[in-house]
Amino acid sequence: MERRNFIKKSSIGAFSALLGVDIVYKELMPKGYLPIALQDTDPFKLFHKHPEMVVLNDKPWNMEAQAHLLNDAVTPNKYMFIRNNGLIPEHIDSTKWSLKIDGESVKNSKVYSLHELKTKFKPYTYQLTLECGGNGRSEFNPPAKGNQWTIGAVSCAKWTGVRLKDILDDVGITDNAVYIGYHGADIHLSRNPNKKPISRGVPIAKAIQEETLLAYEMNGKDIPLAHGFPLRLVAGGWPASVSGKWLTGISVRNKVHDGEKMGGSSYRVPCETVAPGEKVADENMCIIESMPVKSLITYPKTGAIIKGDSNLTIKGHAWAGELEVSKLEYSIDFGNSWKTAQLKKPINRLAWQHFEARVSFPKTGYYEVWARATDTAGKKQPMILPGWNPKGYLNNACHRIAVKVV
Ligand SMILES: Nc1nc2c(c(=O)[nH]1)N[C@H]1C(S)=C(S)[C@@H](COP(=O)(O)O)O[C@H]1N2
Ligand SMILES: [Mo]
Repeated sequence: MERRNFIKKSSIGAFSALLGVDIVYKELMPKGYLPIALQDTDPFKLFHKHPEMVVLNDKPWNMEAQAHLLNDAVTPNKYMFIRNNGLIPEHIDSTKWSLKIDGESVKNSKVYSLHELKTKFKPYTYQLTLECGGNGRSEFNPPAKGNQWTIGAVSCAKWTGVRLKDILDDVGITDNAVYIGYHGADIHLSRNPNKKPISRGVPIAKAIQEETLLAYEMNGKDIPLAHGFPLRLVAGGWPASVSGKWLTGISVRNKVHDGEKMGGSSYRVPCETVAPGEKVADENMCIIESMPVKSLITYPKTGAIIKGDSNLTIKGHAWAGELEVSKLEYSIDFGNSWKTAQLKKPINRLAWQHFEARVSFPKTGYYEVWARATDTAGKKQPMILPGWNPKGYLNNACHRIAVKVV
């Protein structure tokens, strides 16, 4: 009952936005009336909008893709995972939206309207890989609390906007700037206006990279509400938690940003490896920066049955945080031997890379196809779960699919 009341008061706007439709006569709904769709815990399933997406939590909304849904070179909106720490902001008026740049390390704080950002600065478009730091968390043991992401909390959409560096140049930052922190318009789960769901950031060096954008378009259109409409920070290759949605402000800091979810075990891992389950003191935890090398087989879907022909073309993507992927190998004999797949260059820095390979199976039977990427620094994906950490971040173990040749 408590939950229903909560839904009733809070999320009609957010709900219709997620659903992609307006509740037409919402103003005429009797006071306290609970629409049927809001009684359903999974409106995506109710209307079969994206029945293939997997909802991990509806308060806040968190949903992930499955590997085979991510086969497109550019991730379409409908297959993009959603990770919210709080509630989606309501009543957004993009014509009144503004962005404030402030902090200890700006000479004078400055406010830009969205219109100014769109018209006064040169736009840039990049395809950028965004992977949640907790992607793969479901495999950790002892288990880590939080959304039990499997492999689908990664996307590579096309983002358009202004470069953060151009805005920081325009504002003027001082020599003591070390970090930027973002502020978003989303609402804390408690609805306490003094609490923020999340406010993270990146060091200045990352903030002023060519590809770090204040984006107002995703895949050529306004950013969907769930992904940060009308303005979002996008810093590809780092845990997607640094890419602040519903962006209202950037603070240029003279120290490491100390916003919500910058400390403790949030988006931090033990600086040195620890035994599974070990307690780690705060001062021995380090902020996650570039994401590790990883890959995903997106074709075929695991469980494929191959008839007659014993050849199969596998497809997928590989990415490596700030680095490029230099090699993609696959194995059909449980990692005993590896063959090299064809791997494309990224369309731009920080975009994932496509791979393809023609696989031949020697005879009928059950097989697993494993994929393993290597980055330009020579680091390979581990075949099994890498270092345990309290929150279950950075699982870049090899992706595997099951195939039956009949
Ligand atoms: N304002 C705001 N920005 C946010 C979040 C959030 O809850 N609020 N979640 C972060 C996290 S943890 C991730 S993984 C990405 C998810 O982006 P997406 O939902 O567009 O896929 O957004 C990041 N930016
Ligand atoms: Mo995340």
